[in-house]
Amino acid sequence: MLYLTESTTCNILLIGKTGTGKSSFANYLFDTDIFTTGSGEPVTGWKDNFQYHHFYISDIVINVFDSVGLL
Ligand SMILES: Nc1nc2c(ncn2[C@@H]2O[C@H](COP(=O)(O)OP(=O)(O)OP(=O)(O)O)[C@@H](O)[C@H]2O)c(=O)[nH]1
Ligand SMILES: [Mg+2]
Repeated sequence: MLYLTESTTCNILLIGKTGTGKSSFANYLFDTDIFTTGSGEPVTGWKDNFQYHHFYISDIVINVFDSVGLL
C-alpha cells in the first residue's frame, strides 16, 4: 500500500506524437497558458519550450513535464 506523506512528489511526464495536445493538456492542469501550444509545425522544442512546472495538492508536489513531440 502507498502512503502519501508530506514529502511525496508526483512526476507527470507528457509524451506522445507532435500536435496531439500535450502542451494544451498541461495548460489545462494548471488552468493557464504557460506552456506554448500551436498547430501545424512541431511547437515544443528542446531549447525554448521544453519545460516543467509544479503545483500542489495539499502538501504533495505535482511536477508536470511537457516534452518534445515524437514525429
Ligand atoms: N480539437 C482539439 N484540439 C486540441 C485539443 N488539444 C489540443 N488541441 C489543438 O491541437 C493543436 C496542438 O496542440 P499542442 O498542445 O501544441 O500539441 P503538442 O502535443 O504539445 O504539440 P508539440 O509541442 O508539437 O509536440 C493546437 O492547435 C491545439 O489548440 C483537444 O483536446 N481537442
Ligand atoms: Mg507541445
